[in-house]
Amino acid sequence: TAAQNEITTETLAELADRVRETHKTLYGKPPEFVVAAPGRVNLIGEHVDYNDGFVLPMAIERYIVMAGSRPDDDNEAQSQFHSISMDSSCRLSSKDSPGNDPTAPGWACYVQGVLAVFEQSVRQAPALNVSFDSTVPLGGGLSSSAALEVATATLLEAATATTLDMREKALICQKAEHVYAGVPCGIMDQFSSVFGKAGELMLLDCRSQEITAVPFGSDDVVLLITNSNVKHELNGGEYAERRSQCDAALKKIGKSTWRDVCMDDVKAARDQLSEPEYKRARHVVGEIQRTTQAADAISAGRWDEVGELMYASHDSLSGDFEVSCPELDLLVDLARDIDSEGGVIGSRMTGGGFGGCTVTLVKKDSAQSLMDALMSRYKAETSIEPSCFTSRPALGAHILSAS
Ligand code: GAF
Repeated sequence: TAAQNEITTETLAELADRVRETHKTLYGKPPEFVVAAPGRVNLIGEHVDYNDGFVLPMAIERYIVMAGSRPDDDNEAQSQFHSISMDSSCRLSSKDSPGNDPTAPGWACYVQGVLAVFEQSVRQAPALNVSFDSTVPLGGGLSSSAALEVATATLLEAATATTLDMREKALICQKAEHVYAGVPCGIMDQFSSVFGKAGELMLLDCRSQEITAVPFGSDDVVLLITNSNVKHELNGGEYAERRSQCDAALKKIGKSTWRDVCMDDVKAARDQLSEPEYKRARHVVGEIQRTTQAADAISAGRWDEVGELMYASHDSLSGDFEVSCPELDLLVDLARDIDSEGGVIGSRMTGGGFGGCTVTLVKKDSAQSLMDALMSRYKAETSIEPSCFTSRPALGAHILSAS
């Protein structure tokens, strides 16, 4: 289950071994291709990837591993996908229309979308028997869907002996999510899962799609991910609504990109903007600025400043962008409160919002005591069991050995 996933200590190597073994049992022969794609956490720069902004994510040490083999029957036209932890299967072909089969498992649209977009824009893929499993918490705002898309694209690369341009690969996955899952997401999640590098945050300019590495390997600072265990779902309409409010605000402000908008422009346009549009605009302009500032501050080791920017980002997402929820606010408030006792650098919600996770930076020596305090106080106030883990920046999608 998702809850078991969150507290797992299973490493990528162990997960891959388990998937290889299960594949053999399921399909009667060992896999020919095995690939991995990670989830991500975003340190700062939220809801600005679809607004030409900057984001500062990293891939996390939580992966989806996918294994594939060709069916014995050469005439088989459909691929079979099986989720090990959810014990659900689906037969798919790139010819299926989006959302065609209402009985298909919830994850099928991501896989099928990538299959279809890959075949439209790259080449025909052979029919495959596929099994997969994951240590990325599901629906936790850590990009379990992007990890599934990127794993599928990587498996198709392996099975067709193709090496895609990394940008093209991320964009294929983003398109699959737009068309087949109906979520008009930005590029952050797919770029993080494709481009992740050990020891580095990536400052991604979502306008030019350029990445600047921001080393984050300090032994003194630990990144903590706390799952509120309140479910996060992006296709509920709120995400698309935020996107169109931003587009409408930009138009009324009279600029073609948010990168040319400053806070004075937002204030000057206040009378033309509805109250929600005004608040969304204030968030976007402030958040783009905070993100580049945070990247500079991390590079210079100015941790107090990084912490202030994280709290300001959270307050803006909660008050102006209205994508937080009481449980995420509580986790950040608890971190802020514990902060006074020392050790906590900063904390904020991460990802799309409406549930999911917070990201907290903490001095290494205080990490364990913070985790304990955060978890017990959250549980006491909400009766929900949270889960907490640390991650270093991890390597993006890659092909593993088949045996
Ligand atoms: C989700 C989306 F998929 C991303 O593109 C991004 O907009 C994020 O929400 C918010 O920053 O993860």
